[in-house]
Amino acid sequence: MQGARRLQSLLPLALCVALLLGCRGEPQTMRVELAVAGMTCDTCVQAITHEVGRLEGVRSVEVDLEAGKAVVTYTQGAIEPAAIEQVIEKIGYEAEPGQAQPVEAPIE
Ligand SMILES: [Cu+2]
Repeated sequence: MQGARRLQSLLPLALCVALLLGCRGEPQTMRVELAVAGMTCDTCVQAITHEVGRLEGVRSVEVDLEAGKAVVTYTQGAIEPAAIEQVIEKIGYEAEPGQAQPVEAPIE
């Protein structure tokens, strides 16, 4: 049962690491609203939703054609609003990110 004893001696170390990670906190979900210009129809909405939605770190995308905006939630540290803006501009629209805000309850 040497294997089990070794595992037991590693347990305090594992706990320390877990606590350390806990101190740094869960990755925060952020919400940013981008003003988007140039959208004319549902295809535009779908294109932006698709392109932004497949970015690593993006959790949700809601594009509002009439309001000319996109609301994006993302994992802090995994992506920046500037990268979201770039992708929207790459496919032919103007985008201007507002202030990012932390989302209180994580969206699962
Ligand atoms: Cu369109």
